[in-house]
Amino acid sequence: MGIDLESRIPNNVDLANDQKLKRALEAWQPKYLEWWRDMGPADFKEDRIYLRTAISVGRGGWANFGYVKMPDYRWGIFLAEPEPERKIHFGDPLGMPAWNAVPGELRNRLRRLIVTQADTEPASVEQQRKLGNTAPSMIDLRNVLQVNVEEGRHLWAMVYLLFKFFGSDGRDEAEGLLERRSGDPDHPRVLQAFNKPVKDWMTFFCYATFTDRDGKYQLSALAESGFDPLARTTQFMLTEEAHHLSVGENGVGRVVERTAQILEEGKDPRKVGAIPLEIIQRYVNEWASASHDLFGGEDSSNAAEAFASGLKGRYREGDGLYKDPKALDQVYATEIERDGRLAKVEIPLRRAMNALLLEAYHADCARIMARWNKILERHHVEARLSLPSLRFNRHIGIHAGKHYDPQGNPITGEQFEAGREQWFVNPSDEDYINSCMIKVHEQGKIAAWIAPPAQGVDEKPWDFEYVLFH
Ligand code: BYC
Repeated sequence: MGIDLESRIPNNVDLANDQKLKRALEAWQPKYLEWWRDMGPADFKEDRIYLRTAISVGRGGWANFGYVKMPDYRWGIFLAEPEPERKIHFGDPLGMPAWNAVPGELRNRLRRLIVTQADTEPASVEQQRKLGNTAPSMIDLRNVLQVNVEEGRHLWAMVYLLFKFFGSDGRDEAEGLLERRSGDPDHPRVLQAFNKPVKDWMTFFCYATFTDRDGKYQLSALAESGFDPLARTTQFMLTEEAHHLSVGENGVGRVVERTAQILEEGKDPRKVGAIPLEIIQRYVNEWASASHDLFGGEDSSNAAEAFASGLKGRYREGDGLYKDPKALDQVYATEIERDGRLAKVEIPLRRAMNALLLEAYHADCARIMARWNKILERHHVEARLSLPSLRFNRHIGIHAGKHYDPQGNPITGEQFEAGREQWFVNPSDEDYINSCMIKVHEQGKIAAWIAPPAQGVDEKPWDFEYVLFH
């Protein structure tokens, strides 16, 4: 079905023929807009931004670029096209027709998954709301605002599911999504990384690399779901998510590029306002490890149930990557600190679904790290960046409460405390980074701490006029 662009809420879910749902969503819309006004990007409301908006869900045809004032952005509900006669392809209901209604016994678990996913979307907008004011260039300003409007749309994607399939509980949850606030001690966002401040662009680029990438993996696992509306909505979200990830990876890459150029010239990055590699490494350590926690415990009965019941699959489950679509009678082997050494542990495979997803994610992050290190190599810089071990600095899961160095070797609590200053962003790093965060909004100009992007957006050059200021 095509997208109904004339509707107050653009959609391809035939809202026009579901008056009850349409009314419910139209009643939520002003509350969403109020939230966006209060908690969305802190400025730029009157400026026209070169944004892409979805106008069709077909391959290649969904991204339409043009100047839009953010409050006029058309947040809508778009599901990927249905696959005829789709069958559930993992877990206990293997081979059954995919569900188009929520099986009663799975209702609470499914709602919780949807609410957890949904909660991260407005949280990220709240975290990033002030970044525009210190954007290092016009294209970066445009990119963060693009990410923000699309995270807003991802909230719509989840809220649609809540209203359509969860009756009054769904309505209450949808209200709650606009009431919690990132970092609020009394009404925090659900997952911890979404309560951490994202105040500067080094943080933002690491966040978009590591935390948004958790989004990619979680959405991919939900895109396998036996609950077809969830699978279809997350499939479409993934098309938008790819841009967010590239903003992160290219952003850090451009910081590395600039620093590498300076080092190649034999200069001290600090002397010219670039970012020393050891500071970049500390931001990586901080955001990679915080994002590892987002996968939940490695040994999890929740994850086992979500898999067993056909709600949440493994990464690319549908591509036939796994021998046994039921994941029975197998174990996941890993290592954990015991008495100061690493000891082997085995977790029944179904209970290790979070660990499997985290491993797939980690391999992806390792590929990105290799690309950043290639930049250093190209500039004849010997130092390398590294990805912290999955055991390092964990607060959730089997390694929580234990101590490891960034390479994952067991250490004592005292050694961990002694390493803190070297491994984590410290107050003097923050002061230095803040001193670099000076807004550069003029067309064709860029801050000293970052190289320009190799490419612009929509085949435009990087120094195109992406923002028409009011
Ligand atoms: N922080 O069985 P466990 C994105 C809780 S990001 C706080 O080990 P489970 C995006 C857990 O709730 C993707 N609490 O883990 C990125 C449970 O509580 P109860 C978001 C946590 O449940 C950037 C207990 O600990 N999507 O899209 O299997 C920008 C034991 O949990 C945390 C999803 O997460 C934590 N980190 O897995 C914008 C997908 N971790 O039951 C967007 C949906 C666990 O004891 N969510 N807990 O009260 C899920 O699939 C699962 O909820 C999780 C957790 C993977 C998050």
